[in-house]
Amino acid sequence: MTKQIHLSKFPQRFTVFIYGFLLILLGSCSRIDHKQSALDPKGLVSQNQYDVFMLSVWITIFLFCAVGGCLLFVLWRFRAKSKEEAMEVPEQMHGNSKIETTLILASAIILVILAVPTLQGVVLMNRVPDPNDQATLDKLELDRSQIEDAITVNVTGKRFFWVFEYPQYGIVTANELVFPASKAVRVNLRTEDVIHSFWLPKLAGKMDLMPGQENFMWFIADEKKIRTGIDKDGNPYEVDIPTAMPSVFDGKMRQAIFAKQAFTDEFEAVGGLFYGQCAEYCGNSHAYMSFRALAQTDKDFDEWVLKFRNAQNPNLQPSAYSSQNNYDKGDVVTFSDKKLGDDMSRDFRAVQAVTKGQNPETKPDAWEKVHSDDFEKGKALFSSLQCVQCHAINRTGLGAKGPNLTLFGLRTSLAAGWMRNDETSLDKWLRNSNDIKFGNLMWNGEGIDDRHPLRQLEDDDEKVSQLVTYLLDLK
Ligand code: HEC
Ligand SMILES: [Cu+2]
Repeated sequence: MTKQIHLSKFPQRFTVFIYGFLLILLGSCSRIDHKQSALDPKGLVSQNQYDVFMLSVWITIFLFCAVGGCLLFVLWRFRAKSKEEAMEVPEQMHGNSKIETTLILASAIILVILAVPTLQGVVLMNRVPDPNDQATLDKLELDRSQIEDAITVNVTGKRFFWVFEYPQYGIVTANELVFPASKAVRVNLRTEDVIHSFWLPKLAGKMDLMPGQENFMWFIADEKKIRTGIDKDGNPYEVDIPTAMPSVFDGKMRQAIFAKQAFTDEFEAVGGLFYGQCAEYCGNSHAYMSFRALAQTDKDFDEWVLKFRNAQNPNLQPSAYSSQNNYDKGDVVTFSDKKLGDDMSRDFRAVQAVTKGQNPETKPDAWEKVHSDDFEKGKALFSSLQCVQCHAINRTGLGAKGPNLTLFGLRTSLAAGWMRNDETSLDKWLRNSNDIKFGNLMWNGEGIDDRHPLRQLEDDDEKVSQLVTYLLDLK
């Protein structure tokens, strides 16, 4: 009796299993235009790689059908039609040299068809075209200026974030590569620790960063594709520039991204926002070692560069007030402010021309506070809690252990592209970054243990909130 029940249940369970399995498989399917999809190229180099890939896909589909078709045909055509026939031993023969030669030739031809565009792609990927080679530029539909005015970004991979240095401008940032959409971008890849891999699927493909070796890749975005939207009926339409490529320098990009859906669901990415990822296992936080590339119009890119250059220019940092100097309207000085606390100073801006000796204490009307009290307190904490050990703000700080935080308030993401850079996530990050990004080298860095002030912020609402205000107001 029991046995029967078992037997009849078996197929039912099997069906459930199959459906469950299919459901899981379906769940792993994703949209072709997913944020990290190589099947949705938006640049010349990635388009080339996509084309080579599709060529090999079509060739394999053809081979699959041809070989599978022959097999099916033979199985059907030469099937045994009766019991007697099935007992017969068919005529034994040894190959067919004509068919074999044809097959070898056909395979060779297919390999050549694959090899030529592949090698062309390798050449394309490894070298920015020569601006004097008009024929190549024509073939790639590039303008000479797009190559001549190329920008260079030195990328350094570190566990578990990215340093982006712009040697032409003398500026350094982290985790967000801002670039002009109309220009080629040369990417020099280095690592300071283990092997990483720079993968920017929609623009550039993938390249390893190897210790002791400099690798290279380049990319150029396709502005037309960035500016093409697809409406509900699947028809393409042109998106205006402020929507397709919101400006980074004034925070519009950040607003546009934050206005979209939940962080993990940013499928409808803002056109100029591209997602990248470390694609070579480099340690426990590897999966969270992502980055972003933000395309900009030439004008917005220049504004961003200017803002960064000014912020990281040592000659433009406010100096301490001196009673020997006259100051012009707009000049900024640092001057002590007892209201903030003992030994605290803050930035004051002259609201009018100021003559010698008129300091913010003796002539308060002539000066205004540049930042809020919380900003100034946060700034002081940034030094006293030893954040400066590892982070540079308003200087390039190449070689620093942590990401450069200059103009951090303009950044869209936190912890190497892993979270949205807003008050809530930053608050969590500062309280306990290990909870958010396990194994990260802020919490677990060399010489960091429970006595380090950064590990004592968990329950310190006031300090955390002042640090958050300071960091997000850097813009
Ligand atoms: C031991 C060096 C070290 C110290 C000290 C340190 N940090 Fe960090 N910090 C890092 C590293 C490394 C990262 C990158 C973590 C990651 O994403 O893997 C980081 C990341 C960050 C980020 C996110 C940056 C980004 O680009 O997303 C912020 C914000 C930050 N730290 C703030 C602080 C503050 C505030 C302090 C002081 C309380 C501090 N850090 C102290 C090393 C340090
Ligand atoms: Cu990695």
